[in-house]
Amino acid sequence: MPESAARQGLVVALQANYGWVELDQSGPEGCRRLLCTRRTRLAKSGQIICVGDRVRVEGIDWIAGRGAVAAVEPRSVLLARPPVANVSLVVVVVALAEPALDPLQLSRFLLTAEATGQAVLLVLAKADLLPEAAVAAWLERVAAWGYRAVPVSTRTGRGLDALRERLSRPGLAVISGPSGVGKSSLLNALKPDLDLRVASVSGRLQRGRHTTRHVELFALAPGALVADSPGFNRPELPGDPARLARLFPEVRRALERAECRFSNCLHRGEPGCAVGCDWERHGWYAEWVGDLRERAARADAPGVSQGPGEASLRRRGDRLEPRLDQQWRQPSRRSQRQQAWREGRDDQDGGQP
Ligand SMILES: Nc1nc2c(ncn2[C@@H]2O[C@H](COP(=O)(O)OP(=O)(O)OP(=O)(O)O)[C@@H](O)[C@H]2O)c(=O)[nH]1
Ligand SMILES: [Mg+2]
Ligand SMILES: [Zn+2]
Repeated sequence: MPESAARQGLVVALQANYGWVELDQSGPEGCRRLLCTRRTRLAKSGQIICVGDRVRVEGIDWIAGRGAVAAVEPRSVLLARPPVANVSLVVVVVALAEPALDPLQLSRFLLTAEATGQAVLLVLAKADLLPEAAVAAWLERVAAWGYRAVPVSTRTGRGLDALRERLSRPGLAVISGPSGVGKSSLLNALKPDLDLRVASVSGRLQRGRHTTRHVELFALAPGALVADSPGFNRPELPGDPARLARLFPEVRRALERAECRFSNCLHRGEPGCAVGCDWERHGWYAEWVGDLRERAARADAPGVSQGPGEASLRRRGDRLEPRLDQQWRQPSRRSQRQQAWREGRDDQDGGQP
């Protein structure tokens, strides 16, 4: 097998035991994308690989377009779910209708996004399904939470230019939200040649059908990557009660203006609290912070901060890694060939690169 030196690249998709890595520089014959396993050494160390990770690929077979991930560069940021590394923008997408917008669910998505410490953009999709007054009421409501949301519709084209402009800036954006809200439809509208699979919502509650199955990165403009992701319905709350408050823009805004009397104030009506209780989401915040404190008190190691999204992350040494259903392993050559063949077919069927 003709092999060559190691190359650096970016993990753009993961499927069960394999990942697609886009190399920084093309190899012979312009080969840019490699189907990669991961080195046994890496697998044994328990190192998880996420879409968005920068990796070193070794053992490249340019003819077969294969390689093996040998090392993962330290990641700057990690979104817990969907697991995506090195994100610079989290785009939370919810539908204004079909499925109906649930403000509690939306808040959970926003908290997960805020826990990355990166920019958060809220998109209200399917704006064509509600009367304008109802759309305006939602915009006003989330504005009070601290979000200038973008109403969009793939049917009327509303908001698409604004969204395209924002997503064409350099960086890595991830689209996250419940199933069936129109995440993949939005990306198709922004870039029709993506041709991502979409499916209608179903049932009385007009729920999504979990059409998108894997996280995958696409380039909307040079240097501007965006990840589509599988929808899910109930994001876990970030785990640390002491850090929960600052994931609410309302709290951050209040604390910019004044300080609470006690530095460990939990903003639940304590004397001298600068945040106060006079904001719409305060009731949810107070309930969640109570839940998290109870959970922390029950935990084996009290005081050990578990960081954001504890249920979907696990701690390895001093780093957090997402729990994934399936991890990469190094299969036999025969099953590798079979799998590669299947992957190739899946790609054609799914119409995705
Ligand atoms: N009325 C209306 N329907 C839309 C709009 N955008 C998407 N849809 C419909 O919503 C349904 C779900 O769209 P998808 O793009 O598959 O949703 P998704 O968020 O990617 O769902 P998952 O992949 O399951 O997470 C499809 O039937 C789309 O045609 C919109 O702007 N208006
Ligand atoms: Mg989808
Ligand atoms: Zn306070």
